Parts: sequence; structure tokens; C-alpha cells
Amino acid sequence: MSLELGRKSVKLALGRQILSFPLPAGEPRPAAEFDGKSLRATCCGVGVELLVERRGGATVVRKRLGAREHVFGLGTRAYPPDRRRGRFILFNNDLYGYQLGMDPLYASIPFMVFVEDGRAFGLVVNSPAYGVVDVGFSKYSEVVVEVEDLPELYILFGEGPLDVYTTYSEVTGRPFLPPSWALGLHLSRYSYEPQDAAAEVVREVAREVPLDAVYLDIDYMEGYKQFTWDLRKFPDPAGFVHEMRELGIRVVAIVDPYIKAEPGYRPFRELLDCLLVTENDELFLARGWPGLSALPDFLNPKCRERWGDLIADFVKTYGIDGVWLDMNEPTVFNCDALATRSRIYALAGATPHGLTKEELLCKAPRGAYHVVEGEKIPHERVRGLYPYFEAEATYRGLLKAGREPFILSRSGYLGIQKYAALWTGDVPSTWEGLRLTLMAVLGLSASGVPFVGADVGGFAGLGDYELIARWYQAAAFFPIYRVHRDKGTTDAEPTRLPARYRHMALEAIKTRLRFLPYLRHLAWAAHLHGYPIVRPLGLEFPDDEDAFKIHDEYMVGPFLLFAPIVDKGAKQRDVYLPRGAWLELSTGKTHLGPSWTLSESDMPLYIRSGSAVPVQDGLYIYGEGAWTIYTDGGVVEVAREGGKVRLRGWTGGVYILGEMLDEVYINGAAKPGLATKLGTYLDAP
Ligand code: MIG
Repeated sequence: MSLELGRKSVKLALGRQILSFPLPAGEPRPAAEFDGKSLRATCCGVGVELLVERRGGATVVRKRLGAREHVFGLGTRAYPPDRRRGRFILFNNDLYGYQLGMDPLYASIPFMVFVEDGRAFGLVVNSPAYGVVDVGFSKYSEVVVEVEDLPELYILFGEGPLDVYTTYSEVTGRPFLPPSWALGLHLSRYSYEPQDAAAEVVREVAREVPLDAVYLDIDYMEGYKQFTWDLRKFPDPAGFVHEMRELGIRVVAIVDPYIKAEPGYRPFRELLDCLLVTENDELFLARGWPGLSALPDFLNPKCRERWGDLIADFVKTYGIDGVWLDMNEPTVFNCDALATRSRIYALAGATPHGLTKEELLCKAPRGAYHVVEGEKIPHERVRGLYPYFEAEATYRGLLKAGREPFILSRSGYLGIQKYAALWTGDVPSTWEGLRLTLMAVLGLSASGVPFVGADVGGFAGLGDYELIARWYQAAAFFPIYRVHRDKGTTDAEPTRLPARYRHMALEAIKTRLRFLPYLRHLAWAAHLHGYPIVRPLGLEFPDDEDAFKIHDEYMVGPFLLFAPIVDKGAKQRDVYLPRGAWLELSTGKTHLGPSWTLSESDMPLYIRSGSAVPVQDGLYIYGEGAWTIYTDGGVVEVAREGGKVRLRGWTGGVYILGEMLDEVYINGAAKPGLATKLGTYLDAP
């Protein structure tokens, strides 16, 4: 047992963990003590007390839950981003067509941010084993975390909730900066094939709207074998990728963890001495997409190295730019348990009721062992690490191939943000699924993973075209913007929607593209400071109790609030605006919050007073202040006070929103203002 202090962070190690995070050095250092039962720490105006109890190999951590305390984190969940009153299982799990309340899903991230009356701190329970987090569900005024392990506990401090994310990223690693194409529109379905048809749909969409990437799902492979191509479907893979590249479109290929157990299959041969094993040291085999398969032991550095080489070879040989890591909880097909109990509760709209351990284990490689430094460890004890080390190895492979890495991963753990973007898996294509997606994406984003997205259109089931069009709108500011559909579902590409909905989808895409410079700025801020990009309202307004209860609106960084329409037939919606002045961009009208307002806009989007937002056709300034904007070309400094604007590094036009000014002094020189619907426009200097 050891207690360590770092900058704004405390670590109490109850046992040894394979993945451990060093604390950052520097001031302020918290004060902390552990008397064997209670861990007390103070820093940054916040005091924390945790009760820690060891029960054999398991650990129970308790904390008071205040009446006005809110809890973010825990990864991908079918629950509102404020986890209060929920009970969540830590165990990565594939759950096709999940509904509100079902638990657990693909990525369990044992990190929570507690917010109470504007103050915040973070708690990490570093254990990749099975666990349960009960947030005032069984016990009204208590948070109880129970893990089948001796975890490390980290307490993370900050000057407010956002600063806690900075501390989290200093401890577990800074989010990767995606290549700029990763923020554009991505096209996917299960599966585009053959080659000609894939190229045709890409060309069709790219004629209408800028398209940045296309994904190849499992049917490109020969018999679902990783790193192979079915040459009857894709007769010229490198030619296909090259043709895409000429159109400015990147290819992202899916890679599953299944290594088909087949003599002569090269990856099987190369990974042979670092695959998961059984109790008797035989090869562990399970059913996966290619049939009877082995699973790489990503906890073994040798295996990561070889996997990295396989990835590097593959992407280099075919010119591929990104890798899509699916099934990496990992999931195997050894049982077809329908999550019955959970489904019934969910249909009744009840709070999450976890799947039984039995149900969870039968989709996991039960009975498999990892070998770490000569020691055999049952898979269940370290399951959370599987997607983490798979992503790390894949990331290194992409780097080795000279790529700017882009990985889209389904599963994850603490620290996954260094290597991958995550999406929220197989959500049903229903209106409920759309509302649920907003919660899931915001909740995942608030779990320390800034690069998040969801299948636009919904994955499972047909949906309807109005729903698909609304989905394009609702997801328009998600960091990852990818259309994806299951087999047997209708086409959701914007060009294949009926005219009315095609128009809505294309407009939504264009709106996103207009705000790309702002999204790029937020991507940099995420990379440099660990800030979430899309944020539940409570993160921006942590002393506003109502803000925590809104989960069909989101903040895009600190400056934009978006309230998408997510009801069938709706032409307007009620929007909650927290404190401050807000300007609705489609009408130019200002509103004073906190208040509710009825918006008749198709995409109700508001800018907050005190903002500078770079867009494609200029810089929006609303209110006064001083701002730093990140671009790939460097930092832009902007300040505005009355009729004076100072710009450094900005060469485009400037909009002063909400005000009609005859002239504005830009860097000291008078400029005539042009009146527009939104306010004053000033030409590029
Ligand atoms: O067993 O690769 O979540 O996006 O299209 C299903 C096929 C496997 C699940 C992923 C989904 C993907 C599908 N995959």
C-alpha cells in the first residue's frame, strides 16, 4: 500500500496494477492521509473523504452523495450523463440494439467527476476487473464502488469541473490530435461491397458535399480473416484506396481481434506464441467472425509489437489511413444470451439493471488467460486493459507506417483517449435511440474521451427518413460524424434520402462544415488541455441545478449551445438557456438566461455572450473578452472591448454579432462596418 502526491493529484495504491499512471509533478500539491480506512485529501478549495475497505481480494470504496451532487463519467452508458441514482457495471460488453437503462455497454471507464455547487473533483478507480458503481441507487446518500481487485485510487483536483479533465489528462495521458480529415463527414455501412459499388456511393455523395472518409466493414475480408481481402469483391484493393485518395477521401478499414486458427495463415503464425491461452497452457479458441479463432494477448509487449507490424504492413501495402477497431471488448460468440432481464426493465423505462455476471461472461473469452511477465492472469481480472493495449499497439503501427494515426474504437478504458476516438456502438434506429444517443455521447465525452461519435441514422433497425434527417442534425457537432447502418437497413447516405430529408441532411452537413474551424480549435484544446468537446450543460454551468437535468441539448465547447429537434413531427422545440445572454444564429434574436424559449429554427443553435468562434467565412465575436484560438497554422489572439478589436494571426473577416456599429477599430485602424442580419460585418483586414 502506498500514498503518493502529485500536482493536483493523489494516488493510493492498494495493489499492483499492470497499467499504472505516474502523477504529474508540480504545484499545487494536495494534502492527503490514509489511516487504513479513510482516505482524506484536500486541494484547490475542495476536501474529499473516501472510506476504503478491503474484503479479501475485493475492495469497496464509499463516498457521501450530496443532495445536490452530480456525477459524470464511467464511459459508454445508456443513461443520462449525470449518473446520479444509477447503478453501473464495470465490464466491457457488446450489447446490440441497446435501450435506455441497459448496462453495461462497450466501454467502461472507471473515472468519475463529482460536481457539487460549482466545485468538482475526479475519482479514478484503476482496476480493469469486474466492478459495480452504485451512485445513490442502493443507498440513497452514498456512492459505492466495488471491484474484484486491489485497485489504485486517484483523486484528481481542479479549479472547476473542466480543470479536473485537465488533471485527468495529465495523469492518464493527453488525447491524441486527430488528423484534420477525421473531423469531416465519414461514410460507412455494413458493408459497402463490391469495390465498384463502394466507389459509386462515395462518388455520388462527394458530388453533393465534401466527404472525408469511407469505411470498409468486415465483408472486404476473405472469410473475415484480418489483414486479407476478398479479391472477388475487391479485385484491386490498392487501386480502390488510390482512387478514393484522388477524390480526397481516406479509407478506414475495420480490424477485429479474431485471429483465425488456420495453419498457413500468416498472422496466426506470427502471433502464435503470444495468443491467449487456457488453464492448461493450450491455445484458447473461441468463435468469432472468421470461425474458430485465437485472440492476441495485447497485454504482452511482444504481441503488441507484432500486431503493430501487421497493422503497419497492412496500411502501407494498401494505402489505408485509419483503423476501425471493433469487437474489442473483446466479444466472442460462445453464447447467444439475450439480455432478457435487462431488456424487460429497459422496456419498462426502469433504472439500469445490470446483466448478470453469467450473461456477461458468456460473451467474453471465459477461461482465457493472459501471460504477463511469466505470470498467468485470468482474462476477467484484466478485461478493461484489452482494448487499451490493442489501441496502443495499433496506434504505434500507424505511426510506424508514417500515418497521422486515426483509430475508431468501440471499447476502451482509462487512457484510451491517447490513441482512439470512440463511438457508441449498435444503437437502434428509433426516436428513443436518437435521444439515447445524445445521452450516451455526452456521457462518454464527459468520461475523458473528447473524440466521440455515434452511428448517424442509428445502427439497428430501419428507422424512418425523418428520423435519419434529424439524426444528421443532432450529431452535426459531434467530434466524429459518421453515417453507419446495419445490414438489412435502408440507405442513410444523404444522397439516398427522399428529397425533403436529403435537403435537411445536406444542410446539417454544411452547417457542421461551416463550424469546422471551431471544431478544430476544440480538438486542439482537447489535445492540449484534456477538455471535452461536446459537453453536458452541467459541465459549463456547474452551479446551475437545472443544467444537470438537460440531456437533449449540448454545449459545443464553451461558446455554442445546440438544442436539436429529436421528436417525430416536431417543427419547434423548447430550449433551456442557462445564465447569460444568448444569440440564436438562425434568427439573430438575443435571449437572456436562465430561461426557457421556444425555437422555431430547424437547428436551434445559440452563441453565448463573451465568445469568439472561428467559422469558415469569418470570426464571430459576441460580447467582450479576450480569447486564444487554436488553428493548425498557429495560435490566434483576439480581444474585443467596445468598438475596438485586436487581432493577432487572424486574416479573415470579422462579425460583431448582435450590434450595429458604423465603424470598428481593428488593431487601431478604423474600418467601416456592414450591417447584416446577425450584426456588423467587417471585411478581412
Ligand atoms: O457482430 O462488423 O458495432 O458497427 O458494423 C457485429 C459488423 C460486428 C458490430 C459493430 C458494427 C459493425 C458490425 N459489428
